[in-house]
Amino acid sequence: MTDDKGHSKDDVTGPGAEDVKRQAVGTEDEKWTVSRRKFLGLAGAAGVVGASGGALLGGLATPGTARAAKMPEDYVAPGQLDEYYGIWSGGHSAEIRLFGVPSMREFVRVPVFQDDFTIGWGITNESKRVFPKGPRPVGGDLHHPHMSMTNAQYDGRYIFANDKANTRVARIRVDVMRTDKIIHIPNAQDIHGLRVQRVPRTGYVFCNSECRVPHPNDGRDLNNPKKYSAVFTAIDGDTMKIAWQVLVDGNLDNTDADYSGKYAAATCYNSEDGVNLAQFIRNERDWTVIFNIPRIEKAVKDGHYFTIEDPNVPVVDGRHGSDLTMYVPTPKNPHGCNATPDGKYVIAGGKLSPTATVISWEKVDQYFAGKFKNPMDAVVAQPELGLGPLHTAYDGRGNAYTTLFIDSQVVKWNIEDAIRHYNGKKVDYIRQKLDVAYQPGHNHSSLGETRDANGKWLVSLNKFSKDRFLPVGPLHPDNDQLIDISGPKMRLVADAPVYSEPHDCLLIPAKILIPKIKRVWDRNDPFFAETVAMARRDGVNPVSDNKVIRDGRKVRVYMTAQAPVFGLDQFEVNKGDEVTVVVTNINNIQDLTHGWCLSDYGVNMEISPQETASVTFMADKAGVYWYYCTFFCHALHLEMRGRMLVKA
Ligand code: RUQ
Ligand code: CUA
Ligand code: CA
Repeated sequence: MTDDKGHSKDDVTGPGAEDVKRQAVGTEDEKWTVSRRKFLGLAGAAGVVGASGGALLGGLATPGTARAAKMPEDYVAPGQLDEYYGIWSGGHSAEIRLFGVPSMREFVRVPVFQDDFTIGWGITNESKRVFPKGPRPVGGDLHHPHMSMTNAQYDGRYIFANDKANTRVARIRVDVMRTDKIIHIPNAQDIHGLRVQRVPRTGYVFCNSECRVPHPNDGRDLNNPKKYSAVFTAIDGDTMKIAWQVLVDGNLDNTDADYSGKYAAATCYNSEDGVNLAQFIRNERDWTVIFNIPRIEKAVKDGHYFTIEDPNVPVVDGRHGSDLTMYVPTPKNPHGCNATPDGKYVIAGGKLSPTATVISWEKVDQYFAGKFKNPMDAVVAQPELGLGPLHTAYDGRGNAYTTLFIDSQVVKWNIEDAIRHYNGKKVDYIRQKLDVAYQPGHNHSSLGETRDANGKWLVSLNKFSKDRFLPVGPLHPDNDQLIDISGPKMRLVADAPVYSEPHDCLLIPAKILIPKIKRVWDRNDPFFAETVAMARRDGVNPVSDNKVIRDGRKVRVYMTAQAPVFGLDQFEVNKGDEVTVVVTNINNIQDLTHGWCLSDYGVNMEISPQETASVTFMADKAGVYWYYCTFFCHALHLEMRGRMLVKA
């Protein structure tokens, strides 16, 4: 029997224990090699057939035949693993999704801002503790998931994401793929752009408020847009506390950090300080704001700040005239904001202008050092790309890939050639335009936002799919297209329908994340530590005891779950009691998840191996209520149930 204190992988016992030990500590994983699973190209396909037996391919393909050579590049044979993880945004489903790339198969969804009945997100006490205190909105609008970095490389600790709908930012633990902290951002409305500090590490999580509001937004200034403003926020990614905010002119759309740790940038489409469409598009140029991080930190340290809604959140003034910021004129209603992996530039997509604006960090340095006065001089290129340039991805070989929303294309262009052209040289910087289907928003390349950008895959996240799939009713799926960018020409490889509306994704080599991801919970995991501490106060060992503790009108019910039985097959409470049910899955074989669903009480929760989960509800209906297991765990899974008896 394991105990809830010192459980480690080494004392895992019981059926499948050897498997758990091996998988959980990841020793096998280190031996896992991508090369073994090479399925791309002739040699790769032959390797798969050789390793898994020709029967897999129905005898049609034999090593070295032409048919094997024609295997689609997104094909990952049954039992084989993808070479990349895709971390997808779920948009208004408010979750993140894990994909495999190149297969574009969806593996799991990780609830973030929304309630989710599968795992009991928003239902269990453990998940409720993740949210800010107070009333909880039903869902959210998650646009931008980004992984923590160390020295501009993914470090596999956390994924951070914004909620545009409810002005929140979440942190997701990568090891268990579970959201562990959600905060609300004060002095802001509609957190949109979100990126992480790359160097030296994350560090800060930067996020933008898109919609300008009065400060304070308490009803005293409703229809006086002169009094509205937006803030740029830096969150400490380790503590999820807000480090500081910068008040800006205009609004803020997307953001990115540089590769030195000194600057962050954000696009603004509302330099007009407008409140309606006609006003938003009046100016030919808006701007990209550059934030000088060391200067902002110093201003905060020196006490040159004020506070608005939250007395613990320092706000510095970064409006025009401040030496903390720089406003680089950028045509027109710019949107995407993407730093190049060579650390030299940040590129803003022009959206209503056919151009992208290339800003040099070196010039930004010179501006802040007082070497020139006109922020426009930090622009080193403004290539004409096509209609509706939004976001830009990189291949690490000097090329940029910008989505053209209106043209429904991805344009590949060379950054240094665009700079030469800007300097008057007659060079063509456009390398290729590839049609995509249709209306792309973001795109993302493999490792493209890190210093290891490897120019292998590009995903174009297209908002429209029109005729690409079977009709499914008026709401069409998005179409996320996989493009091979490894050669001189981009090649479309696959269409992937996705439920509305992913905004962005990350492509991360599997070998980076596999060693970080647990297969079984650790009994000491902080996610349910508070619940375990409550059990201890009740004198209960949750991995072995099945007990009902009555504490006035509060009842705490502790039970184990081990296929195919719950430790209690019945418990009794009185109508009007507040009941807390704590279930601990004492199975320790990976994949052996149980669920605990209470009929007619709106309760379900997932309890994965070695996890403790709990739920609290009012027993407000007298009678017999069955609880049952909701994950098919055993041949007798249906029989894994019991009764709550509620006395009138
Ligand atoms: S934004 S389609 Cu919400 Cu990332 Cu550009
Ligand atoms: Cu336990 Cu199904
Ligand atoms: Ca504008």
